Amino acid sequence: MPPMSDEIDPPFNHQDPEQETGPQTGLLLRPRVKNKKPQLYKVILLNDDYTPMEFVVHVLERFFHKNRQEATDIMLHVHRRGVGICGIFTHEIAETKVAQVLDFARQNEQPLQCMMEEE
Ligand code: TYC
Repeated sequence: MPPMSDEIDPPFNHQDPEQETGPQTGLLLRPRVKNKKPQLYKVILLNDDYTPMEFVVHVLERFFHKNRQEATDIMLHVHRRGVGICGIFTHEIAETKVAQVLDFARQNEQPLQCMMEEE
């Protein structure tokens, strides 16, 4: 038996009429199932000397759904160490989060920087 791999089709299930025919079109086509793991991206906040701590905590609550304690811990980590991870997402979601943070920072005239990085 070859080891299970993302590249190999899952076992064909003859008992599942959806798998036998796909949507009920009458065509006997074996479906090609998409099962590759997506590349993930860390969304990272960068420290600066000007953005208020409370603003960073608010960003983490608003865009990364952190509670007050989690948001405070991440903010303090970034403040002390220079960078910190807000979350890990697929490419499209990470891109959206970065854009949301940068837009919100600009709208509020804060220099807060945010970027994404391959996991
Ligand atoms: N260093 C900032 C201050 O002392 C706080 C801060 C934390 C700024 C995290 C940005 O990503 C950041 N007000």
